[in-house]
Amino acid sequence: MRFVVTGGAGFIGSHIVDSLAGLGNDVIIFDNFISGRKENIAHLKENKKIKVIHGSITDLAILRAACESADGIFHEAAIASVQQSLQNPLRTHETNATGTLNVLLAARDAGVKKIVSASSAAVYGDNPILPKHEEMIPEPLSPYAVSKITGEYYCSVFSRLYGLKTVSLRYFNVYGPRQDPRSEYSGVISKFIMQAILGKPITIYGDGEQTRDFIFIDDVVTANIHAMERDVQGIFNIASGRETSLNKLEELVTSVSGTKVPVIYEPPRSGDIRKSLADISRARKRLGFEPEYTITKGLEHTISALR
Ligand code: UD2
Repeated sequence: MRFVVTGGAGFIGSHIVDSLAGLGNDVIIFDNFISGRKENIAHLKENKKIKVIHGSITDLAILRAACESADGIFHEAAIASVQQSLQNPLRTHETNATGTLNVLLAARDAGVKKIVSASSAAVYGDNPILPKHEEMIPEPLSPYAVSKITGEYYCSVFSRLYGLKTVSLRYFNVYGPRQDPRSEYSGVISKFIMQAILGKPITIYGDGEQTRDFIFIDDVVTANIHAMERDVQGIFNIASGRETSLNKLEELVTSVSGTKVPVIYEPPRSGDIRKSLADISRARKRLGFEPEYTITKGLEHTISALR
C-alpha cells in the first residue's frame, strides 16, 4: 500500500516510516525539516519505495500532490511544544489547526481512505480527575492544546460529512530513540539521559513528585498501525496506563545508565501539570493496543541509542 507520513522525518513520524517500510509499503515522507532531521531517515536512502517531499502542511498545493493515490495518511507534523505556542499562538494555529485542515482537504479530494492523526494529552488540561478518559470534557489551557482539539474536531467532522475515516491518537509523554534532547523544551526523559551520560547534574523542576504517563515509541508506532488497519474511528488515549514521578524517573535513569550525577531542584515550570495518567481501556478494547515496554525496558533501549 501507499502511505503519506507528515512529519515523517521527526521523532515519532520517522519511526512510523520505519515500520511501514519494514512491511514493504510505499511511503512518502512529507516534512519541512524544521524539527524533522535528515539523520532520522538517512538509513532509508537506498529504499526505492520511500520518497521524500520537502514541504509544509501549511502549503495545500504541495500536500495535494503528495496525497495523490495514497491509501492512508499518518499525520504527525506539528509544532509540538506548549511553550512555543504561548510565545507564538498564531504560528501554532497555522501549523497545527490549519495544517490539519489542509491534510484533511487534500486527503478527501485525493480519495484517501483513512487518516490517523496525532493529538495530545494536553487537551485534558489540568483536570485533577485521574485517570484521564476520552469522554472527559476537554479543558485546553494553551494555544497548543486548542490547536490539537481543533484538529480532532476537524477529523470527526470530515468523517461525518465526507466519509473520510479518521482516528485521533491522544499521545501522553512519548519517549525513545531519536527524541532530540538538545532543545530547552525537549522531553524530560531525553534530557535526563543526556545529562546522565555526560555526567552533568539532572534538573528537576518542582519537588519531583509530579507524575507522567510515559509511553515508549515502539508502542506508539504499534498503536498507529493498528489504528490504520482496524475498522475503527474516533479518539484514543495512547499511554502506558502507569504513573511515574519525576523523582522515580531520575532514580531509574541513573540506575539503568549506571551513572551517578547530582540532582538539582529548581522552581516548578509555570503551567506544569501535576499528575498525568491515562485510562487506556478504549485503546485496549478497540485497537487491540497493549503496551509492551515497561519504563525500565524502554529506558534501556533509549539509553543505548543515545549513547
Ligand atoms: C508533554 C508533551 C507536550 C504536551 C504536554 C501536554 C512531551 C515531550 N511533551 O509536556 O508536547 O503534549 O505534555 O500536557 O511529551 N522536567 C524536569 N526537568 C527537565 C525537563 C522537564 O523536571 O529537565 C519536568 C517538567 O517540569 C514536567 C515533566 O518533567 O513536570 C515532564 O516534562 P516534559 O517537558 O517532558 O513534558 P510535559 O508533560 O510538560
